[in-house]
Amino acid sequence: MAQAKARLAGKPEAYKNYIDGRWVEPAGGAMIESRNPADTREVVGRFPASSAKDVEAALDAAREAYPRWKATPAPRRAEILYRVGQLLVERKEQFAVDMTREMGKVLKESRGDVQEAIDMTFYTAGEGRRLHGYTTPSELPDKFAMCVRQPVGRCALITPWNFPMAIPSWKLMPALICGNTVAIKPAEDTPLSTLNLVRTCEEAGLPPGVLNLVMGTGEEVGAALTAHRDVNLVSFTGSTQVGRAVAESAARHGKTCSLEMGGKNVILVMEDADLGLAAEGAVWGAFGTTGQRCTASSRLVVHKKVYKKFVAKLTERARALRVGGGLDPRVEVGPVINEEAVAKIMGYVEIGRKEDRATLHLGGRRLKKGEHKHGHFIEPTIFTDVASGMRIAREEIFGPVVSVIPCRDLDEAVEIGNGVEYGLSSAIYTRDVNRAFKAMEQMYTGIFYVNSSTIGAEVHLPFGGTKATGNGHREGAMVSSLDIFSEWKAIYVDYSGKLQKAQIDTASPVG
Ligand code: UN1
Repeated sequence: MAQAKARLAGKPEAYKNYIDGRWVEPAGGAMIESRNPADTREVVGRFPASSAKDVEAALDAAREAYPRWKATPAPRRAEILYRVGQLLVERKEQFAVDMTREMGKVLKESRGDVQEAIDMTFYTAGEGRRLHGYTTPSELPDKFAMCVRQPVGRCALITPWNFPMAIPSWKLMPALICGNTVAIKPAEDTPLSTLNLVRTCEEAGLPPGVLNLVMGTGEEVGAALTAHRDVNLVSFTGSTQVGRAVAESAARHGKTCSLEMGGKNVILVMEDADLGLAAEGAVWGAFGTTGQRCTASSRLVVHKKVYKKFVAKLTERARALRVGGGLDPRVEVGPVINEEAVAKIMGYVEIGRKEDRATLHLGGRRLKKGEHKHGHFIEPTIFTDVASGMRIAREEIFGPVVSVIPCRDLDEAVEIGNGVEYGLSSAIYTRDVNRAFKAMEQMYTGIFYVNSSTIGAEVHLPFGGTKATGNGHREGAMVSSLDIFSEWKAIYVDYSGKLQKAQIDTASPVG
């Protein structure tokens, strides 16, 4: 309490961009204030509202630094990443507190977010001694054929506010280990957590220019990055609408683009499920991080035989959730990110309310009294008897709102599950191994869980989705993320000492 008061009274710190190894003010001098979503009287800090000029400076630095970083042996690059990981471990608690103050998620989850960055950093550092290519026979004698990975060049990373350290790390670490240089733009709601990560990289000895931080809005900084001639790859996580605009701009400017966008994830609860377990998973998936995960369980498709029982268990658990400021250890559900989010989520509650069939079963109100007075708080909200075609069951709400949809059998559950434009994560609760495998095979999503919620993906498995969720890429796992941040080079070495003509001298043994 005393601490909170001190924070309210203190003068907010003015932070700077990090370009070419120096902390610099934005060229235009404009700043954006970031406020604590649990108590908007508290200013977390003032951050640069950068412009195209700052992006220009960042890319100049990234271009200059590129040849040396590329030539640095990958095991040496990895040593820096190991140091980053160690420093993150030491600072985990402070960084988690910073994150809760700027983003709102409860402290336990902020620790998890920092931990995900730690895991990703160590995991990627290990790749410094692999970055495997392969050899393969040539068609010709005395000729050697192989493939190696090369960096793509300069990467622009545009990251969201909901996982403000983990998601930057998913992009940054593979980009660095592959030998790319980087300009990163965090969401304007949560620049501090990304800044903490960048500062840690600086302290770990990352050379100047290899990583540049440009803070500001998508309209200014994001747009300048996706159009910049020196950017070779744009990696974006955020809404489908913005992602598609990023992709259009990237395509127009001839850049590779990796997208991670919306979700409308589903848990299928079968008649043979452990209903207590399913309800717990649903509560965690729907209301964890206040429903602000791409992977949030926003639809629960429940077999009609167990529908009533399941809804009762779900309601009992959801009703007991304590909503409040994330630094209070008793709180389980923090605020939503900002006023715009409140308006959007409450708009969907209204849409749901107006649907004839759906019932607003729990919650549905904005909390405005007492400890909630100065924050963006919304009650955990459950709609029941939702039909799969309704807007609340199809569109991404990104808040603590879940739709419960009845179904007849597994086939119908799968049909409903797949019947949205997104395809990030899905789950089934069942005790029947045949059902589990059938759903696993038939759910067209990038991630699938059995007897576990739709959230909680681990960094060393591919992360990403199908349909409107992505554009075919997967982050996290090296098997897939290296394909985003490096390109293959095929190499032929002819040691015959004479001219050998491929595709002319060779005859197929069967032809
Ligand atoms: C996101 O919401 O964009 O799988 C990322 C999870 C987390 C990551 C979520 N590990 O829920």
